[in-house]
Amino acid sequence: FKVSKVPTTPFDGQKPGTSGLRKKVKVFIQPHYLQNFVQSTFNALTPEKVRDAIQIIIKMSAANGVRRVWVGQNGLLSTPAVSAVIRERVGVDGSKATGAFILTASHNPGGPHEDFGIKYNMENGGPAPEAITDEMFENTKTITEYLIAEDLPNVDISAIGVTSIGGPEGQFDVEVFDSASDYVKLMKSIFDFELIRKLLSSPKFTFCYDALHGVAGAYANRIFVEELGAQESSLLNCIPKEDFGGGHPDPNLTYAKELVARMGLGKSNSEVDPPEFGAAADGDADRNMILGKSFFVTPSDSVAIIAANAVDAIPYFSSGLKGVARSMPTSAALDVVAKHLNLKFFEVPTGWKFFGNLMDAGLCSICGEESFGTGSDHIREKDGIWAVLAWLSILAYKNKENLGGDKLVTVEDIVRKHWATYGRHYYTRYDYENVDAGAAKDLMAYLVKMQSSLNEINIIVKGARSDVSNVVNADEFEYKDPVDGSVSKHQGIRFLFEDGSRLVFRLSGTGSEGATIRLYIEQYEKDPSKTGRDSQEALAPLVEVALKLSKMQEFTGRSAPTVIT
Ligand code: VG1
Ligand code: CO
Repeated sequence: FKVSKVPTTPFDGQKPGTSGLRKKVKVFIQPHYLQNFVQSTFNALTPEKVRDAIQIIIKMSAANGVRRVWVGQNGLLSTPAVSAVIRERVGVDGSKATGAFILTASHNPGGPHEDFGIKYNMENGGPAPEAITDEMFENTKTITEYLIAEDLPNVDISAIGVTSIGGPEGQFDVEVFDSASDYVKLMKSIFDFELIRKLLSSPKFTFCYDALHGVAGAYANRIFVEELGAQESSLLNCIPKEDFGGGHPDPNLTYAKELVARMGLGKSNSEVDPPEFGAAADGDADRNMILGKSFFVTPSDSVAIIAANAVDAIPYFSSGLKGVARSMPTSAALDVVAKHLNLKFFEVPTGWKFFGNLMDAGLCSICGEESFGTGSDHIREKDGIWAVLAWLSILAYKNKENLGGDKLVTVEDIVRKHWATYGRHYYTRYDYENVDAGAAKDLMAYLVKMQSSLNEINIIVKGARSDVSNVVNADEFEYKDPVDGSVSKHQGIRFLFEDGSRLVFRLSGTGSEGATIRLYIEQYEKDPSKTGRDSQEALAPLVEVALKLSKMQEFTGRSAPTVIT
């Protein structure tokens, strides 16, 4: 093939957010839009690392001097599987990947009128760090040409095999491989599949998994049905679809409606006997929601409970945990476990990229975010199916002696026992989606300005609710990476209360239009007699304070959030 240099001019706003670049499909299909971003990515990499979108990236890779490209069959790979493939896969010529493009807008709706996304992951399998994404963004502003092998024939990505083509600098290979095998192999090396299989075959145990028509479906059948013996009928929406069947592939109580109803958590509660365990994934299968029979496990509790049980229940961790970490807005449930077990603990900004450095340095084994992301150092992305296998492992371990018995230890039992031991962090997140970007900025600026006077803050707090404790600290979260010393500023506005409660305000970095304000609300309850309350009820006073403090309605014109998780 020949390398063509195609002249181009910059597009505004190609700044990667919390997890890559996300825009409406109609933005991405403008001529040169995708190419500019891909070229800017190649230009940000050091020379030695160097369906339509897939074919464009293959041709641009060839032209930019890449020697071999791996593509999952039919273009399907989950985000965690990509991370695993970068780390584990060895080509027939002994080569390994130095990075990957991942084409996904994650949990956002898809299809021609919805969203598309692209992100770049590095040699360690994790998202590009800020130093690289900043450089990519600079490149998008000054780009004048991109390189592409226009005469390279399209590669048939439905057939497994290697295609080799001669280029100016030697041979270029495209290898199409089975999307699931590397990932399945990795999961089998982490968990005790035999034990999980016994749990799933116990007549007392019932199971349900909803892929929301995302890519998790490509793994669910292989792992849950073929490997672990679950019934095929326990899989919901497990056929991957480009537009997610018109749904919103976000595994939470609002969008995973079918699963929520099946688990006995829906408004009508029509299910007679819901399954013992249910879970869902997002579009790219890095998120997870864990449910018990008529019971919701908050993601913040989930990571804490996994950490508390990992050494006993999961073979991969049997020699101990190196440390644990959570994102700043995630509840402090994990902190309490870390203290109890005397583990290293880290609090990082939102987004998975910050966990990778800790893991590469051997400081962190398990981490999670309140946004339904949970994972470990087996890869450098959050991992939806891993989280389900972790929970199944804990259930299998707790029921080991009792799988034939009358009553199994349930998800709810495990969570309630955890609260009784460690206390409970009541937690909720309010999202105000697609608000006017200027209004969102003004609200944030207003809060930052207010932070200069604790006195004034407390006057407003007490004016709203006299039963809420005092704010003792108010700041913007700033993170200094303990490994490379890099500093990330303005990572969320925090109000910390005397009794350990917290309010956090952030602007989303993954939206494709307008702005999304996220408000995170948390309250710690240590008294075991008070850990069983309804969480919206328990948090009502803090919510009231948060809305008054931020003048939410005044700034945004919204009297209620779009989504509550
Ligand atoms: C959101 C979540 C964050 C998560 C990110 C990517 O980011 O809050 O915790 O890491 O999405 O998840 P933001 O900036 O919109 O709050 V995914 O599954 O979209 O890769
Ligand atoms: Co995702």
